[in-house]
Amino acid sequence: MKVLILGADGYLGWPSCMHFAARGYDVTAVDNYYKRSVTDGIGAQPLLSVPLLQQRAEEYNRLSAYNIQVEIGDICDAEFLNGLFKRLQPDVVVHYAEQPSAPYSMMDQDKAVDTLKNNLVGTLNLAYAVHQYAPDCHIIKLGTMGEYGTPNIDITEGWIDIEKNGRSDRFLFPRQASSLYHTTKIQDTDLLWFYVRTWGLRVTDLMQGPVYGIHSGELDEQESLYSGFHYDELFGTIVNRFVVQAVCGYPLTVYGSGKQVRGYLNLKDTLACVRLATENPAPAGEMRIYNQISETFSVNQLADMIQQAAAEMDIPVEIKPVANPRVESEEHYYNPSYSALQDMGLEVHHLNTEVLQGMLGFVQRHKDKIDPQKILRGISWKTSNR
Ligand code: USQ
Repeated sequence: MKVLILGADGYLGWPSCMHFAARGYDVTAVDNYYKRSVTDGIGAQPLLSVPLLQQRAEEYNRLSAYNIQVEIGDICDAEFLNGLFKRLQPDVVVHYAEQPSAPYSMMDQDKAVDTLKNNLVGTLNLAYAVHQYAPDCHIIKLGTMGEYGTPNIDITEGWIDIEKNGRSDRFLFPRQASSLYHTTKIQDTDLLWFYVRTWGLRVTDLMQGPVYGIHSGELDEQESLYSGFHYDELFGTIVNRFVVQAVCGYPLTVYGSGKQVRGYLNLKDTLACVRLATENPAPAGEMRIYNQISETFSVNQLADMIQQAAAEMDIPVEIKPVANPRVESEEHYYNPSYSALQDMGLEVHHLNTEVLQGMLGFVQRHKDKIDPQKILRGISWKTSNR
């Protein structure tokens, strides 16, 4: 099977390329280095410097028995994307090529426009490229659990049946995000749903929670093949951030009451979920939606787990709540369903002391590279301006 990975230079994109290649897929990795230019521009580089995608692919092809092809280009450029689909005729496309940071999208108006354009034009071009040049291609788009927000009812996997005045119908589960980034994810879901109905595209939307981890399970002994590990306020997700904060003695920045609950998953689970979605393609004219999380935690639970895991390694960790820079519910009901991917065969990697200590040990070896200035810059949802 030919698989195109869009956003292949990113935290999830690159290990996905290795994961698919190692399982016999014909992988083409696509990226335009958008995230590198954004993170370089705002001083949010990852803990270890990451070789370019071409260099990583060359290294991987040399060390493994497999082959990853690389194409550098922007999916917001329709000519580039159409050309790729015409030439490669992929069976599956995995779409990670979006601006993924909620705080970045809330920094100012220019960043909001950048996020909106990048995420929606890229997704629109993808729908067109598939429709015109590879109509049977299965689109797997990374969505986010944040699309649902924190409603006061149980969250289903994507759809909800509503009955009104004796009649019933099925709709997308109500969405209400709490950042501009998350709102663009609602909009790209809606875009694809429109083209599923109109053109009969086949789409799977994976509603993912915050991902953590360093190891992907592919050539884990090669640090040069690791994903970019961000720990800054903009591009670092909470578990990765807290592990770095623990190692460098920066008190864990619990936002507000710390009672916010989210669904989390290990990087390895992301790769398995995306592959399971590939192996169980949506039929033409159908949009499947799965909630891609492995377990739920509050921010306080995460902070406590990291503090305890670190204590066993003689790393003292302070937990210090800070005023929440975001506008989000801090005390809320949260009960999402997430059984579909497990029913397909996902074997969950739980977040536990061993996993956290593995991460702490890795970061400790690179402690000299941590820049504490990156940890809290004070990007506020309320003071976004131009
Ligand atoms: N948080 C803290 N302290 C911190 C950082 C975060 O308390 O220092 C809290 C946030 O307020 C939030 C929770 O931790 O309640 C998760 O925040 P996060 O920064 O780990 O994740 P988020 O901004 O929601 O976004 C990340 C990814 C995004 C993905 C999303 C899945 O960056 O691409 O879509 O996780 S979800 O959160 O389920 O929408």
